[in-house]
Amino acid sequence: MNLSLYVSADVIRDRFSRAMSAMYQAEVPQYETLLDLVDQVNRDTLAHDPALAERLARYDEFERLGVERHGAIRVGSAGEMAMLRRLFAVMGMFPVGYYDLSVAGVPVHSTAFRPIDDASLAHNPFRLFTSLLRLELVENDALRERAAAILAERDIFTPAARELVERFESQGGLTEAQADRFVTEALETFRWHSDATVDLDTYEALHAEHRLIADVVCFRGPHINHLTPRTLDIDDIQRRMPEVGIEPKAVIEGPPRRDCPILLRQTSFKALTESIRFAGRNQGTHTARFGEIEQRGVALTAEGRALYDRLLGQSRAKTQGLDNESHQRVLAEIFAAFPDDEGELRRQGLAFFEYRLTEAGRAAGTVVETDLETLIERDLVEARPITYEDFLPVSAAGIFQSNLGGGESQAYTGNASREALEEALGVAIIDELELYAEHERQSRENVLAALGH
Ligand code: OOG
Ligand code: NI
Repeated sequence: MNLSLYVSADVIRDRFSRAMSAMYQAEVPQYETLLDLVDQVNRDTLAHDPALAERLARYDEFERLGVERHGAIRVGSAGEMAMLRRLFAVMGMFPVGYYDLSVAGVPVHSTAFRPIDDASLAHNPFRLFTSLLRLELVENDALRERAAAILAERDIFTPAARELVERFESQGGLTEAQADRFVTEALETFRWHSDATVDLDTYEALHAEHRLIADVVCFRGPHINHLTPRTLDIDDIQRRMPEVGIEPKAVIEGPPRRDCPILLRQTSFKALTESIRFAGRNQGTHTARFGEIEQRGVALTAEGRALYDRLLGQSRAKTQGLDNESHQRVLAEIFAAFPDDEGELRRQGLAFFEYRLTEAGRAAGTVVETDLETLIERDLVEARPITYEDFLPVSAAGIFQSNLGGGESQAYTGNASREALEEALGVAIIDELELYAEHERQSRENVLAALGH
């Protein structure tokens, strides 16, 4: 088999993510404004912090910064989820992580389709947070059955997209022409439709049960509901959004600002209210699409994550109702208990690191010492924080809520079912902690092997 006949999954994902961004910029002009702001803030940050610029370049993160984004969609049935899984596989994106949003009163559970190996992440880390509606959590029988019947009628994929996925699976790749066609056809699934498939009464009945149910059920497809560029200074973005006419959500989600950023910080702007034509020619509106910004830090181990969750839990009662400035101040006080030094994070086993030989290490040949901390002290080995590539359920809940309106509802809580989502996908969900741990372990082995062990 001549592999070079086929376009690599990384290249297809890169083309797709650019096409998606272009489509969303055309559909939602505020997103374009946001991208300009992020670009400006990233350039200002790098200009003021040459050490950060140098570090990004050294860590191969420079290239990906400009193309980096995630998006989100919500689908209605197991069949749609299974087909999406196959479609994303063409682009080297696999389901990683299980997120139960029922705890936030949203009747969905989710995974993120994303690249998993280092080279692919460095090429373009595009990820899609994908939620599956859980109609089984809706208690009203008539409404649940109505929604299921409507969903059963639609096909969110074009015939050509289906055919190209099958072609990919049978021949093991796509040729240049097929890959181009694939990007165009796959994009159709994520397009906005200003006409609903149902009448206004049906929309309102579903909306009254939960806004998200109406969003998933009433349209021809799972329109992309936001795209999220990566910034190097989210506090600056939050401050500057009003200057470009964008109103940010009240507070930045996630951990506070730190010297060693951890996990993920996110903020967004409110969803737009858009005009919709319903079946029977009634006019109405629907609110779904928004913009979001994220700043990423180091991935935490299970211990680090437990500490994060505990501190976040402690902060909850104390930050309730605060504006962003006070919220961040209180968070920072509480997170003083979370070591903010790379060496400490490593020695206490709170975060994941990738080990590499330094120049001195490469020149050293065989070295007797096997203790990594000693090797780091002797400047033979360096440890780089591994970037967190995933999502945070509490933050996601905050993003959902700020865009769905209304506060928390307990109606659907306590219903995590990873098995049900895996069954819908038709494959096991990859455990994100295992990916980071494996990455760290592999780098440790490589370093020790290079030093003669
Ligand atoms: C997804 C919200 C979650 C994030 O970045 O945490 C999310 C949605 O609203 O569909 O995108
Ligand atoms: Ni998001």
